[in-house]
Amino acid sequence: MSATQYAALVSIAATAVAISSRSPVTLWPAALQRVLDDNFGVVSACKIHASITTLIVAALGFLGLSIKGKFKVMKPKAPPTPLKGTAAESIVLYDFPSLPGVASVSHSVSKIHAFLAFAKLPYTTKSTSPDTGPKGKLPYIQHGQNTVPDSVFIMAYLRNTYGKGQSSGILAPMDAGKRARVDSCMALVEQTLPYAVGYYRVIDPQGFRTLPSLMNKLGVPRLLCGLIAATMRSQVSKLLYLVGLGRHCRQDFDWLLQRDLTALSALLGSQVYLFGDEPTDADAVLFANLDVILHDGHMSPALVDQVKQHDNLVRYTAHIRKTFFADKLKEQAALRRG
Ligand SMILES: N[C@@H](CCC(=O)N[C@@H](CS)C(=O)NCC(=O)O)C(=O)O
Repeated sequence: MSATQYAALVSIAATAVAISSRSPVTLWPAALQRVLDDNFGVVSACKIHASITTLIVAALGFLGLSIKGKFKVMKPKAPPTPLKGTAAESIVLYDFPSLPGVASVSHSVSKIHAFLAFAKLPYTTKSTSPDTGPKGKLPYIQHGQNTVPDSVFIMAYLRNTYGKGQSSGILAPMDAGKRARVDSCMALVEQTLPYAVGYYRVIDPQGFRTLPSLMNKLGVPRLLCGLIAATMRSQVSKLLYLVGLGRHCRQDFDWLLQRDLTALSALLGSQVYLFGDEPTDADAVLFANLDVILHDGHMSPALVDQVKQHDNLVRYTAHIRKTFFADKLKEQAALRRG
C-alpha cells in the first residue's frame, strides 16, 4: 500500500468519524438498529453506530483505492522529445552530484559525458535530482529552448544537431549497416551490465554495506542514508524480479553476465575501440558501465573480479579515462584533498 493510500485511508476514517458522530446515517437495516438500541441502550448504540459507520466507510474507501491501484496503468508524462536543435546553442548536462573517481555515479549519465568528450563538444554540468527532468530520470540536457531527456535520445539529438557535414568521428552520419552493428552492440551492453551494476551495488551484501556511505558522498544527510539505501534495495530487487533477472540464482545470473562480458571482450579484441580507431556510441555505453564497475569504489568485488577476467576491457577503460577524463578526475581528486 502506498503512502497516498495510507493518507487517504486515515482521512476517510477521520471524516467518517466526524459525520457519523453528528448525524447518525443508518447504513444497516432498521431491524439491526432496533436490536442494537434494545440490547445496548441509546449511548452504546450511538457509539457502536459511529464506529461501525466509520469502519465501513474506511474499508470501502480503502478497498476502492487498492482496487484502483491494482489496475493503474503508468502513463508517460513527458512531451515528445526534440530530435534536433541549433548548433550555436550551448549544452548543459544535468547529472547527479559528482562522485570522485568516476565520470558520473550513474552509468546512464556517464554515457553522455563520454559521448560529448568523444565528440569534442564543449558543455557544462549541473548537478540536480532526477525529478527535475522531463522523464523523472537523469541524464537530460538543456540546449537553448530544448530540454532533451534520456541518453539514447540525447545521443541522437547531438548527432542530428552537430553531425551534418562531418566525415569522421562519433557525430558523422553512418551507413545503415554500421548503424545496425553499433546499435546491436549497445543492446548487448545494455541487456545485462546495467542490471549487474544495480545488483552488485545495491543487493549483493558487500555492495549494500557501502551503499549508505555512497549516498552520503552524494550529499544525502547521514541520518537518512540507511533508510534510503534500504528503500533502493527493495526497489531494485522488484525491478530485477519483474524483468526476470531477479528470478535467476546468483550462479545463473553470473553465467549470463560472463556470457555478455566474453562477447564484448571478443568484439573489442585488440582494437582501441569497439569499431576500430574511432569511438562510437557503443563505446560511450560500454565505457560508462565499466567505469562505474571498476572505479566507483562501492561495487561488490564479486562484480569487479568478473570484469577483471577480461584484460582488454580493463585496458580499454583505462585508456578512455586517461584520454578523455584525466582533467576531470584530477580536478575531483584536488577538490577532495582541498
Ligand atoms: N533510459 C534512461 C535511463 C536513465 C536512468 O535510469 N537513470 C537513473 C540513474 S542510472 C535515474 O535517474 N534514476 C533515478 C530514479 O529513477 O529516480 C537513459 O538511458 O537515460
